[in-house]
Amino acid sequence: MNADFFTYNRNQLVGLIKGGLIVMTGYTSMQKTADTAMYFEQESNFWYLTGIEQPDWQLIIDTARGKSWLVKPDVDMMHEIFDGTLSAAEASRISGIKNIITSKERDVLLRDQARKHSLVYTVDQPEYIKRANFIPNPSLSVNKKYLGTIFNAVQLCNKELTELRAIKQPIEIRAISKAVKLTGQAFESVKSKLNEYNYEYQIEADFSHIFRYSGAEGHAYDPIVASGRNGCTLHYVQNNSKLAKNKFVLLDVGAKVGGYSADITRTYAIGSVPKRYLDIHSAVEQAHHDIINLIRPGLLVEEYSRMVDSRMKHALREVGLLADLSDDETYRKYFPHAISHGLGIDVHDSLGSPRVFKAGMVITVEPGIYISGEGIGVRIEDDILITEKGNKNLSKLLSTAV
Ligand SMILES: [Mn+2]
Repeated sequence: MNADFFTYNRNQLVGLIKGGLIVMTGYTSMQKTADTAMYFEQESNFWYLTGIEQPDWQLIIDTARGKSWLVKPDVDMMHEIFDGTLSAAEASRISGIKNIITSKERDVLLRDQARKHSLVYTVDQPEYIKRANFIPNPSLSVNKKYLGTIFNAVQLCNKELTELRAIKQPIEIRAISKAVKLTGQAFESVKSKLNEYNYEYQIEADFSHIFRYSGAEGHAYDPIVASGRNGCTLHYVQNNSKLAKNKFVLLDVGAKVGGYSADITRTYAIGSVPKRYLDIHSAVEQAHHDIINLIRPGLLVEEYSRMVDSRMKHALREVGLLADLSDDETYRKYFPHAISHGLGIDVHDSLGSPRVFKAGMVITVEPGIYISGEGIGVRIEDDILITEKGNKNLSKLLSTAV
């Protein structure tokens, strides 16, 4: 991604917000343990508008004048020696923003702007993140509070950013396709030597090696390598168990390339598995195929969900797990997660609860059947671009076979 891309994105946002000032911040660095920091990942909206990958930078856009500033964080000499620093020239080159100012200059600029604009736009954590059971990066709310001390009103532009990010530009589709291609190659490599592995972590290590050796940023999310019953734990990431013979291993892995994520799942057999296993796998595989065929622009999301429920209930009935198609409780027990989510900078990229599918959206399709009592967990997941005519399965080249 280059400065033209980030500049284009800022202009698009300015086009959606009619007048006023936008002030956004990157994430701040978080503690891992003692005096070491977590591996830093930038706030996705901030990255989308600037390309800056260092903590504590800020962005100011005067939408009326079409002028932007980047605020360089105050870094003391010790931090500069230990962590390095991003120079103003480099930040300009990455973002396409010429004006780089200090935080002191920012305070003066914003007080001056507050005389012209009573309203300022920023972003905050979306509501569903606030409800989740973890502590979000504090920088967005700190910034929002700070803006509240200067401006009469602080308004959010999360919705506008989500709307922009939901429709992928050709350059973004190329980045996602690269991530998908590399992930597919890694799956093929792992599958070709499946019988040589003894532990889940050995498979994880091969994925990590292939991603980093190829120059990818790494994993887009913590990889899931789940043998046997572990496949029924949806977010199993320990990857420490011995690989059980004559059972399934479920692999949910995606590379991050050029800032964009892949998200692919396959379920493979280690040794030879009983017919029951193959029947479950085949039920998921056929549902997966049929559900992808539903996806086209203009399809109501509500209609999609209704058709998915019906298709998945029939899959469960085929393998004797659901006698009554109206029994939602049993249905949800064996298929407890969503069928699709957006994919992009974030592995769960927000689509902003759209009413209909639109060309340019990239979503996953990931049906699964999880039978804890039998130690069988099967999921198959592909990455689908919605096109003008229908859809394109970006991960189609990777076989879904066991
Ligand atoms: Mn997924």
